[in-house]
Amino acid sequence: MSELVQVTRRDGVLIAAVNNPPVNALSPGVPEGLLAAVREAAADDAIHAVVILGTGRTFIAGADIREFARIVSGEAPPLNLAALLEEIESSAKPVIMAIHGSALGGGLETAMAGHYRVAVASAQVGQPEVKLGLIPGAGGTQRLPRLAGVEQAMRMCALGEPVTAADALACGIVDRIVEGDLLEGALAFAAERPAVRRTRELQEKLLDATQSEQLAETFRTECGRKLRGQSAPLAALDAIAATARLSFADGIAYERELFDACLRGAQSRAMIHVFFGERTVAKIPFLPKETATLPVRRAAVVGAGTMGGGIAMCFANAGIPVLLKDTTQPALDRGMATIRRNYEASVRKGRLAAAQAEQRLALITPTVQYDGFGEADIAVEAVFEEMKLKQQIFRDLDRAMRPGAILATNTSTLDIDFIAAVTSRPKFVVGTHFFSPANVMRLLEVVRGKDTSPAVIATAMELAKPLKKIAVLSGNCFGFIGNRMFGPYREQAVSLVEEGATAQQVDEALTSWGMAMGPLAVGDLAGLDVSWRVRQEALRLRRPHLEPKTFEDVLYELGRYGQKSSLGWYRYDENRRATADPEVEHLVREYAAVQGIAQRTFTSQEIVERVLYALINEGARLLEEGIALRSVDIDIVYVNGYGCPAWRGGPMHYAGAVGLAKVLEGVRKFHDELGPAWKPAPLLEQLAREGKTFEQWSR
Ligand code: 3H9
Repeated sequence: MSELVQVTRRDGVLIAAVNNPPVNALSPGVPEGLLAAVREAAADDAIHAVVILGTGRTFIAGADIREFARIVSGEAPPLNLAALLEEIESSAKPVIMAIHGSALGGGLETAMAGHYRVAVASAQVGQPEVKLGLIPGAGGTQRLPRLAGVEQAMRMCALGEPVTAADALACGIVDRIVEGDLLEGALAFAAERPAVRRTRELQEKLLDATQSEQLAETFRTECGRKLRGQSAPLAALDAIAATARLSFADGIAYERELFDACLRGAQSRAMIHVFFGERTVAKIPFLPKETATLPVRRAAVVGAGTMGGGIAMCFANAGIPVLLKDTTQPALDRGMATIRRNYEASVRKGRLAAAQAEQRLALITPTVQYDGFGEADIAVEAVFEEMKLKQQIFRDLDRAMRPGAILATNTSTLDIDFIAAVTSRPKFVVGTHFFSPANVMRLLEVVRGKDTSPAVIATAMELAKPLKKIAVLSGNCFGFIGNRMFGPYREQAVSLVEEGATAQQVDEALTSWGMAMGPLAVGDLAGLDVSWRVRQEALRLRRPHLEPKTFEDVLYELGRYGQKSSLGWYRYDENRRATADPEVEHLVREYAAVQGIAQRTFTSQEIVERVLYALINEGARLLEEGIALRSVDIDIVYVNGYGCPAWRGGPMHYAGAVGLAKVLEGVRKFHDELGPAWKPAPLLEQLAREGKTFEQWSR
């Protein structure tokens, strides 16, 4: 018997407990252990039922995701979980699955191979494989529609969202919610001597081919909108729709075929990279695990604008009382009104109960004074992107805050050390760069200055958890990881328009590649006045190779600030819907003529290569300089803060998928054609020479 599955007996029931911390994944040995337990029960006349459950914090969180790469490379044999589960399901004695924590992916598939499922109210079940670019591969697409109906199965498998135990009960996945101790509840269920009921034999909830296809079509449309570019959700829908025409056995074979194709595809490689990446970024190699963090029980935010208000909401959402300061009462009132509107919108959309919204609002205390700041453990400054102003605020904060409290800045570009230098506590100064809207976007760039203490870095990284963010640590440089790379990316987008492409062509090339928005439309959203100011600061810092003037400055000078002024790269209606503006086209051709910029046409492929290779080349520099710790940190920044699709894995992973030799060839060509800004990063040259990817590199 495998140690991964521990067997005990009680009241004629064989209890098999999966013991594979931290999440009881179905690593080699676990499914075999479960099957052995069921066989042992079959051979023992004293046993009348089997209960399967998980030890520790959860039931089974799915297949062992780490195994997938080994399977694809041939290092590990293919999983044959489906066959194993079929044998468990064939048991002549009832098998009851007892669920707490999560039953996800292969975990839910295991649960559905049992004859009954009981769960505690806090449990969740789901088929999240699409989030890894996969579909259920152990019968999920065939058993779930038989238990929960075709529509529910399509929703869960194509969109990947888990459901609560209550919802699982309502749709038939779970048979009973257990109050109190789960094992006792499962044993009580077994004592009722339920008859064996095999999921694979259920037929009542299956639909005919026309109905199944109609539902699949509805979900294909929804996936096209919400999961644009992803192939796994469509494969999951095909597999479920096939229940209308295939026997269970043939359905399993069809599912297997689709699962294998997904597993060997680039999208699952990219999404699995992101899954582990989102966990890797929390691990800071130079911070010992035992680094003590500082408690954050009270917070303060300076600046009640869009960013400050959003950051205050993040603290309130985490249950942390927060002071929100602005200089004038009207500014503060405007900020609080926006926060209230945001909460009201969440209530209207059913995401938050009205009482919860009021509780959260009550945690935000508006103020025009620094009174009360002495009790806060952290203050986040979120004012205008101007060094002098920020320094002034840090002097004030240094006076108002108790020794040992953290002073954080939400700057998106400025030098943390310059800001820290005006305080008496540079060790306690750190960058916390939130992304707009701060209460929605998952990314938090934590920026360490030269003096920031390990405890303060650890605290800022840890703070991401209650604030429900993914924190990525960056070194201190102009723009940190995200905006430093975004500079060359947007510069190339602007240059392409100057050289003859249209704004829509550039944006469409990038959105077709998968970006949530095109680079020029992003400029309009953020405000061309904002990017103008950032560029002026960069010019002042004499960043090498920066064009002294671009066509975007012309738009700024004309007061075309983007969405906020209804005119930018595009023209916007009252609903902020963009249309192409012939005036921009006219202006840019005029600009190009005056500047003597040669005109030509571009293919989408050329556009994508120009902007993405600029991004990747700059990313390689950030790695060399130690600004980003690992290439995956860059990928997670771009997936969570800049609209890069997870199924591309982020820019650095994508570079590996293209091949660094090919990327380098492109960079060299642009260097020859377009000049010194395109000088290949030495790390890119080195890795291309060695035939490696960025992921295979470490400092
Ligand atoms: C699948 O099942 C395919 C099937 O159809 C079968 C096909 C044949 N494997 O997230 P946490 C690690 S596909 C390996 O921080 P939480 C994770 O990396 C799978 N490792 O905890 C981390 O490691 P580390 C479908 C896994 O409490 C540690 O466990 N299932 C797996 O915040 C703790 O994780 C899923 O997609 C795994 N399956 O959240 C579920 N899961 O400490 C994926 C986690 O070294 N998992 N790890 O960084 C989750 O969604 C969350 O982990 C969970 C717990 C909600 C379970």
